[in-house]
Amino acid sequence: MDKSAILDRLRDAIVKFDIDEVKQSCNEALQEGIPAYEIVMEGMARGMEVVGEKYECGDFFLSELIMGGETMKEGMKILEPHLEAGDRIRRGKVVIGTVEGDLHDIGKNIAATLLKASGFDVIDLGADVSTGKFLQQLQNSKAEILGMSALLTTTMVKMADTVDAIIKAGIRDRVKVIIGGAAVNAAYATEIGADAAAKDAVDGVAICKNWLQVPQTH
Ligand code: B1M
Repeated sequence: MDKSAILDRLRDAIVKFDIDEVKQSCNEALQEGIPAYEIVMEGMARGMEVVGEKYECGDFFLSELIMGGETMKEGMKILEPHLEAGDRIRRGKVVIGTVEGDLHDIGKNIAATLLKASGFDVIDLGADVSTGKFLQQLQNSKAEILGMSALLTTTMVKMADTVDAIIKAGIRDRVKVIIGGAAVNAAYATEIGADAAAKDAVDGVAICKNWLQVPQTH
């Protein structure tokens, strides 16, 4: 079976909440040599997009959103070890979390996994993280990067609160801020004074790598 057919099958399996099919397609895609991050982005994440669209137009309800999330998590269990087998250069520390009031953690988890795989020390605070908790971790850990995720238009404003808090705490000049999640974009990053918005997890890792470049060793 060719690459796009496997990834399409995986997308459809997410939309059908067919966990067995998701596991089988993930394993098959790995056997075919498709990189794990591509299986996530081009297979499962596309399935979640369809689930979201169906919810929006009333074909799916909250229970289906939950089932979509759970189905994707089963696939991630298979793919995560392959995502984590990245390079071993130590690049720096990232504090990451989903903002207060927001429970969506699938995309944030993918970003955290890819960052780890790229050599970052990742302090993952989970979901529903308050501004105070972000600030405390940044102060304690001396992390160079803060990554915040928001999927809801009602919670993205918390990102602005957190940027303001790190300015007030006097640590803004040593912390780069990157935001991600379906609710945000580059214009919003500019508006709230963040340094960048990631289009997806791969883009996010590229931006962070660019900020904390390490000399190449041969
Ligand atoms: Co919710 N939900 N949800 N949901 N949900 C959305 C976001 C929604 C767009 C669906 C829709 O209406 N079409 C909509 C938001 C509308 C809006 O605000 N404009 C919505 C809603 C309304 C809600 C509830 C309010 C529903 C309700 O209760 N009535 C509720 C809110 C709960 C809460 O958070 N307080 C709710 C609940 C849920 C579930 C719990 C059922 C479940 C989440 C399960 C979980 O995460 N553990 C869920 C799901 C699954 C979705 C959809 C279907 C899928 C989200 C997802 O996982 N996508 C979503 C529709 C959609 O987005 N298409 C939807 C896949 C994931 C890989 O993508 O998260 O964008 P994403 O992450 C990407 C990038 O954005 C980026 O990298 C990732 C990988 O490429 N990225 C980063 C993300 N964070 C980053 C951080 C970085 C870097 C990159 O830092 C370095």
